[in-house]
Amino acid sequence: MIDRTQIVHQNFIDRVTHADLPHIYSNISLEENNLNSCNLIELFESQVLSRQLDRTAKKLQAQGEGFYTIGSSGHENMAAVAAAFRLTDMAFLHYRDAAFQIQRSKQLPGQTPAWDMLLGFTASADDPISGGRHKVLGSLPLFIPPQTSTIASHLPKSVGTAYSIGLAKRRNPKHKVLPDDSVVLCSFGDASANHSTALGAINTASWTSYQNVPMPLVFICEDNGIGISTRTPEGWIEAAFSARPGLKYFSCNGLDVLDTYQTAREVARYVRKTRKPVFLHLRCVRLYGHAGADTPSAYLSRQEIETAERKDPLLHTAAVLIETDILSSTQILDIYHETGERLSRIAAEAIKRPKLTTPEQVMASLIPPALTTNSRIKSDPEQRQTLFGRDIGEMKKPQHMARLISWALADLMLEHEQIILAGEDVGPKGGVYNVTSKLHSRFGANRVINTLLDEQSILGLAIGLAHNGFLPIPEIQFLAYLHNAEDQLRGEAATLSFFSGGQYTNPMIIRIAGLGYQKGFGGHFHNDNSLAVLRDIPGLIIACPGNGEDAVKMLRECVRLALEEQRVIVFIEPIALYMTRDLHSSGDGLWTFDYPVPPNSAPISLGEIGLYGDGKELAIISYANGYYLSRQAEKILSTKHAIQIRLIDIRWLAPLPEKAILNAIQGCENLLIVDECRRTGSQSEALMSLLHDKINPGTRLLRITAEDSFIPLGKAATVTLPDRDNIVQAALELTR
Ligand SMILES: Cc1ncc(C[n+]2csc(CCOP(=O)(O)OP(=O)(O)O)c2C)c(N)n1
Repeated sequence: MIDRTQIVHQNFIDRVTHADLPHIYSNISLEENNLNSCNLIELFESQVLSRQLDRTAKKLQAQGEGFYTIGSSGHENMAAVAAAFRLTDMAFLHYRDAAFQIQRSKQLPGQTPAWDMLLGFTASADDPISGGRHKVLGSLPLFIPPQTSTIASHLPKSVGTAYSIGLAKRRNPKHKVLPDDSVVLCSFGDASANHSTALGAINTASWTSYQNVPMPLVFICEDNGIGISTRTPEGWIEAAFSARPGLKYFSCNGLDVLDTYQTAREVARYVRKTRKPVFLHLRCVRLYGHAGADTPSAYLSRQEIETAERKDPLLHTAAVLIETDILSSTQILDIYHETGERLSRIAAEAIKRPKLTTPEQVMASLIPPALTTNSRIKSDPEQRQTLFGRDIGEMKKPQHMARLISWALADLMLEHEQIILAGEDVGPKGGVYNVTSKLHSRFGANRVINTLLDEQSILGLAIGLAHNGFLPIPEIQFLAYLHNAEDQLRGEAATLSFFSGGQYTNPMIIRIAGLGYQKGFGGHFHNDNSLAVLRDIPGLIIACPGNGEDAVKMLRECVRLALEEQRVIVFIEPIALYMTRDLHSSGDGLWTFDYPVPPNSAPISLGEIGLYGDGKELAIISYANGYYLSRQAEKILSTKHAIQIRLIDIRWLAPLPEKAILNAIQGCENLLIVDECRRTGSQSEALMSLLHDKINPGTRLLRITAEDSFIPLGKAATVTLPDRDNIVQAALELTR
């Protein structure tokens, strides 16, 4: 097999040696570009280091010491983009942007990019960004958060981060991380630009800017004309992105260091001044294959491969250096060779550095480090009185869950200025179920953000806000609509701490209205009863209250967990219980609760379960609607059948409060799990296996769950779900 890395390497040497250099595209002088010879040499050195890192990575892979090679060759002019921006302009980078990171590292003394990146290539536990968990670009001091391999998934959070800068400027909170005049950079490939995630994010940036809301964001499309083997149609990127409302289009020849630098400077000036988003189209080439074992000759003609190789941007920079008499061809080759040799020496050391060897080491950053912050704050009673007004009187009467959550949100927002609510219709309308009612008028549009209709953008906004020190509480209107944005939670928010060794975190509480049993308004999409996609996300906390009082106390604990322990939390609100007032009979009011007024009421801690009764004959383990129905069943079982029951509301679905559950069932002869979610993938599976392993022989165990079905409309809406009567029936079967 022909080694194109070697060919590109040899071409560079031969063409510099024989002065066979490309025509210089840009006719701007260095002075016009505000560059001096040192700057240009520095850029060239960054480019060479990036190129030689690709070569070293290949060698390491051949030795079995390097992993996951995806190169930057052909994209080295991202160094010129880095040079045009500030250190504190947070950058969400394409995986080919080693040159950007190397160049940016020159803005901060004491950086060692070659050593750092080689530790990443060799998956060493010493890798300063991911600690050996992935080959990612990224650095805390360089304001480069690491990105996942999922293409385009970083665009929504770049939009969120850019939005957060304007928000922080308007509110000037103590916690802000990014300077008011900073901007955000977000780069990606031309194939990635077609991804619905990218298009959604670009649309959100345009939509925001169209309304003159600050969006200081530079999308950089590194157009090398191909995505793995699929070509981007000629002219497509310009045709698709040059005329979007609110988004200014710039383009540059990404082979040419001067043109790239000049355009990037123009972009920087524009975006910093206008606070409007830009689409920078940087045309470049991809040298070698896509990554690793990809062989471009399988899908490109030899002529196409050689044409790309002839456009090598390093040759262009060499041409500028020689033509401007800054360096001779010998000096250029010296830099090139010396860099390669230096990297070989560094790589030889890097491979000796420790690797991750135990599950504990790998998992150490799944959960972010706890902070020393004490998040308990007492709000000013007078301010609270003014904020709540007449509601203070209402607080003396028991209320349903929707109202209690709404008050809890208001109290939490009063206590913690960093909390921002965001979601579809959460503003003046107060959400579909009035849970955010009055919050917009009480706290204003800067704290209760009515977003556009795009769940990926909502979660991206949350991640971006968290990058700038806010505590976002985004809302997903219905559980079924989480799924088209799932990756923003599963692949992005939940993995950030893991892939950054706990250095970058994005604490948040995602409120999701969900589960079944709604009367009157229904169908599957408003009664989604599966939490399976959340249950297996490492490190994620899932809270699911079964009544309004618990909801308030658990929400407060979630805010503490986010502020003090930087956790990502999903808070599932059972829609059918939002307005429920009665338990056994109409008008009994037994499912309304007093508002636990802060600061005197204690929160419900993570892992603390709810217990009702202390019977020994039967324990029912449930949550949410299942718990509510079990309470109804309990009355029938105890009064009509004299069965002594205890009821357990597990409240926290992940991590499962195993110890507390096992303690609570001690001494019980029969166990019944009531799970309103679909049998497959439901919580009951985890409970069954826990109990199967841990209970005494002889203890009888049964579960009832929803059928593996979607939920239909009308009267049939509950026929696939557990109900009071089949709980009673199952309990009788178990105990008789
Ligand atoms: C969502 C998603 N789908 C598929 C992939 C697999 N994949 C990785 S890179 C890539 C092509 C990206 O091409 P482009 O955006 O043009 O960037 P380039 O690699 O050319 O720089 C694909 C399909 C992925 N990483 N993420």
